[in-house]
Amino acid sequence: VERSKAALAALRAADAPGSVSISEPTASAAPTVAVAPGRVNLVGGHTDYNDGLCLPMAVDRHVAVAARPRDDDLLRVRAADFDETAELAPDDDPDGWAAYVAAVARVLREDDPVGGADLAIASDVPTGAGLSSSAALELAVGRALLAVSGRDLPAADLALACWRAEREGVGVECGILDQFSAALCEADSALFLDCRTRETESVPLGDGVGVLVIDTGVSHELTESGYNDRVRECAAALDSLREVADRDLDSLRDVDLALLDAHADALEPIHRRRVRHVVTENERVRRARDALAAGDLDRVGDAMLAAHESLRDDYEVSCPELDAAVELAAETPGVYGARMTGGGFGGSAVALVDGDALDRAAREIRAAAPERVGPDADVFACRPSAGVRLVGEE
Ligand code: GAF
Repeated sequence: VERSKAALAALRAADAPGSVSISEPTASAAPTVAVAPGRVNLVGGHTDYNDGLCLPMAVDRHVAVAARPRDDDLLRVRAADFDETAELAPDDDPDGWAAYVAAVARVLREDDPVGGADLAIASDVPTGAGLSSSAALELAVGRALLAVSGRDLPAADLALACWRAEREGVGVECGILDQFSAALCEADSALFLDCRTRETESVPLGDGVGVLVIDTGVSHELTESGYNDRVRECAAALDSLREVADRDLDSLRDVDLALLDAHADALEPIHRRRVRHVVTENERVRRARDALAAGDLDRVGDAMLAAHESLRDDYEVSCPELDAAVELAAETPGVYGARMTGGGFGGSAVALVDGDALDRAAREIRAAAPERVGPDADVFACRPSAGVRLVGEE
């Protein structure tokens, strides 16, 4: 626990969150420590499970997992923030936070052995805030377990293993956004992610750009929310479109506005709205990627604001607190744009801010948030961080 907390403290204090080391403990068997970041998604909400495009950024909030091998096949896991310990045999199927640990170990064991380990988890990624604390936990546990088992996997393969763990082990029908963000984001950059080809491209954020998280304090839980309903609505809308358009469509990625408009009247209104969001959101991701690469932050901000409207009106995954957070950010001087981030139904909004105005914007939003957004709202700046890694590893 001390070691994973030391890693978090070092990351918080570092100038460049990509590279930290912590001093060696005096005990001979120093535990290995893996860290993985949370994320915000600048544009590209609910596109990932439709084979679409996203533009996330890892944040400098992490889950740290310290690991030491054991002689048996047990995982003895201490979750410092919950003050709980779980002891997991290979076939155990626990609930709560331990479900993520057990599911990752189970998927990794399918290829090659994963040895028993003592694990200590500490985190400064807020939970239930839409910042993907669960994917950060999965990736950090996965990287730590591989390390103590003398194994390694390319980051994208580890991300896919963790994605399967979340779907099969925890029951969220999520896409790959969160696990790929926690695995493949690079420091100082956003990540353009094509969920169909799984190709990625780092897009530097540029100097002088700030990012603010406005956590509404309304907790969201993907397993309990309407998330899986949206996944099913998209699948049903795709089936209807295939039928009415008599076209062989693999996913909503194959739909454009011309095709949607030509058959809109034949679709149920709810399906029309869901498809319109996905199609226009993919376009906004392309626009935002190009604008970010060109340093045109006004255009990135416009894409974020339009994305929020689409998620609110067509996709119906926002909530009054998220709408208020985006509205508050948008009227604050220095803010280019803002939108809800993550699955929705609570959680956080993300705002892109002129770096020179960041401190003032944060102060103003923080001062107004309790009344405008909610009593438990929290506002903090974050920097683009690197994906999962072992501490001390460059
Ligand atoms: C959640 C899911 F886990 C992601 O896969 C993604 O769909 C996101 O919501 C919405 O873009 O974080």
